[in-house]
Amino acid sequence: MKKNILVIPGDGIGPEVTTWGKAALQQIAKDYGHDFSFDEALMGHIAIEQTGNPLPDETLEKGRKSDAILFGAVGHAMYDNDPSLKIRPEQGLLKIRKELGLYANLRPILLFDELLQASSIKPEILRGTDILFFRELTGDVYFGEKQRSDDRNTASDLMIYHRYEVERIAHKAYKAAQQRSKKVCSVDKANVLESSRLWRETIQEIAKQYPDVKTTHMFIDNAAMQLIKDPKQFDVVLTANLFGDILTDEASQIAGSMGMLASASVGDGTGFFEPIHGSAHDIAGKNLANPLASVLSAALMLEISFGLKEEAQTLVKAVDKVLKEGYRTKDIADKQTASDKVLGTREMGDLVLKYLAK
Ligand code: GGG
Repeated sequence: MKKNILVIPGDGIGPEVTTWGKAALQQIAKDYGHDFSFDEALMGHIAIEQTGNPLPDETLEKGRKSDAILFGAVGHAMYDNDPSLKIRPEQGLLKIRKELGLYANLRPILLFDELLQASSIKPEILRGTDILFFRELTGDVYFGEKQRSDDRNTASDLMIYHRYEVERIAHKAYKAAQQRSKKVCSVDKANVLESSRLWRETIQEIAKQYPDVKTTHMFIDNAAMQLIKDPKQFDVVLTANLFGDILTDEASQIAGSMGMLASASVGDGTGFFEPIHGSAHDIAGKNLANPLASVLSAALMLEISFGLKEEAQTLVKAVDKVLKEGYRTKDIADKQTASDKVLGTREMGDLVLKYLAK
């Protein structure tokens, strides 16, 4: 199979981790006889530094022409420390999602048995958890109108949803649920928010088209609590942009670390694959980042964009094998387990490739 893949490493630990997502794809191409070619483009703080624009036109053009995009992360401490800065790295990420019509962000909470002990949640609560989050990605407060009063003392972000935006992601979530355990839990705040009432109303309508799927509705505050108390109750979770962002960071603690969760953003065109973690500038360049979420993002690309299920599984199995043998990056090391072999980013990436090579 011949595919053009655009790599957007971004900022902070982005370049370190995407190196290994890309290397995994190269190894798969070699082992299975595929022809994957790679191009690279700028986004985020690095793009602002070099071009003044967090999403240069060239990146967008390359993105549109590619068959899939492997992305790292965007962000930089200087913007967090100075909220008045007008041009920000995250604008690049939001714009590419909008421009490429990437409205559905799939975030599987893939649990590797070996990491159960490392979690701060009891293993018996976690064991058997398998959740697929659908986070809406191109609406909500992220894209609603933003305002600041002249005296700078009042600010607002409009939380806005259109029915079609809820419908299109709902169809994706229900179709996925039909292939899984036929359950969708829609998460909103319909007791308070009008946009959530539209959300719930729309889901109730769409649900009628999928009578084989059981639909439940949960308020976001309750969902946040239930996720830790009894994560096994969930299968497909469907929610809005902001709620999904927060809930999946919480869910990363079920999987052991933010460094373990991959995501796929899909919609109208080119698929976009990235770890859910951000740029983590505090550990950037220190060989401390966990490359496994990027490797697992590459696996999602193989399966979702290219339909290469066997190749995707080969990647997941290589990650599983590395973990089974006790290798860990710092974020997933169990402080109580002396047998953990703690590795840096490069060593972990190398090991995955070694276990991958036929
Ligand atoms: N790889 C994910 C990433 O870079 N996240 C940084 C970020 O600012 N994301 C905005 C969002 O998805 O809510």
